[in-house]
Amino acid sequence: MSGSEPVDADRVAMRSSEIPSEVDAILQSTAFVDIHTHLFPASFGRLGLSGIDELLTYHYLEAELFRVSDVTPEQYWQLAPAARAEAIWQALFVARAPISEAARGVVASLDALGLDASSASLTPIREAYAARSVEARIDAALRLAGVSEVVMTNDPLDPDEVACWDAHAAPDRRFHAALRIDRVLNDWVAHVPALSAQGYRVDAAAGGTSLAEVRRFLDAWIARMRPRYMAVSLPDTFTYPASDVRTVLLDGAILPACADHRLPLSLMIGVRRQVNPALRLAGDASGRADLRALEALCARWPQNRFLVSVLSRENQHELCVYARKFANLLPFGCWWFLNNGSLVEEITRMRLEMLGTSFIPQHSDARVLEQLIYKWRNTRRSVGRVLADSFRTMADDGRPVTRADIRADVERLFRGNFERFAPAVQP
Ligand code: FIX
Ligand code: ZN
Repeated sequence: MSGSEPVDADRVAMRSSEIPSEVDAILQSTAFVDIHTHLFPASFGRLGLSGIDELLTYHYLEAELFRVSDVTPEQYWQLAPAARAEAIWQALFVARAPISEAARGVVASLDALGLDASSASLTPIREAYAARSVEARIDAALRLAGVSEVVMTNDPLDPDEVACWDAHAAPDRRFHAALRIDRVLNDWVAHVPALSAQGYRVDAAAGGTSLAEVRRFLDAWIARMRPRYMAVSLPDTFTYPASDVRTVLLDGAILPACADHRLPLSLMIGVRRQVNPALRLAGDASGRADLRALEALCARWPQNRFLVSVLSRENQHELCVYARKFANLLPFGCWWFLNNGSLVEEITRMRLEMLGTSFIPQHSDARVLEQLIYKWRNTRRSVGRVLADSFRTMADDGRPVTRADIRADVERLFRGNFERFAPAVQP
């Protein structure tokens, strides 16, 4: 090189001491895709949750309330939503420091929105929220979270959701669909009437025309929703193949439909549903699953793609091992009870060591719009530490790190891997 060409700063080897701040800067300046949420655009009306009362009555915080308050679940459910929020605010934010992950998250979101998280009263916070339109809240939350697009959870057997699709709710290009099939796969018999009511000739044994009709049901909703993937949450007891209707439906309808439509199937495995029903949505727990089911699926359906998150900490290492065996398996997220800084760092480090950047580090699972802000602030903090340390170790071992390296890996982890594995279906 004659020395006259300009030096590309992005491709200059960095000093080890520069790496952490550069990783943070690139994480902050890169817009992420949030591949699993329970959020909705403004056109879906009351399905979209937002505001301080919804933030406080999040099932994560309800579980924490019952540990420190004399209020029993039975008494709590009798309260009006605003009173429930007040009880949680007083117990977890006023009477004690909001130090847990979920409580601190509310503080972080309020702080980012310029609201006083130290207020003893919820009134000023409620008034500030009331002044903002849903559209303005969505714009602010996505901007402050550094997220450009989210994937929803769309249940074609939820009457409220079906009503939005029937009303041709205006699409928002920032909100992608995911076709959620839990009711079909996990509670078939109970949902035969709902499928029949939509005009599908199915029966409790999934015999006769049932598989063809489930396929017609899937095709119809894929055409309507244009989902990025199909998804199901599965119990820790999930086995495959098994002599059960779930295997019949997977083999006879779900997996062929995913293959034909080139849609990944997202499997979220390890939920122990309703171990304490009195807590309602907060009553679920986690359990270690037998991931040989995943091994069988990836091996039997090599043309299908599986987007997988497992709920048990004890399943994380074997998920990485299976991902090394099957290129059609893409691990994602530190789901639910794993979405805590200590575990996000542990799991992300494990994945970087075993998979390089061929995984998706996180999703928010946000149910309330403003949760995006704290969940992604926490992810950037945790993943930033691990990513910087991994790059420094690589540099110490002899491979210099450039800004271009960091930028390419962050983009791959938080956008590119998903966009290649689950490309948007063109209309
Ligand atoms: O199945 C799911 O999508 C889970 O994420 C939810 O059921 C769960 O309640 C949740 O929101 C966890 O973060
Ligand atoms: Zn979820």
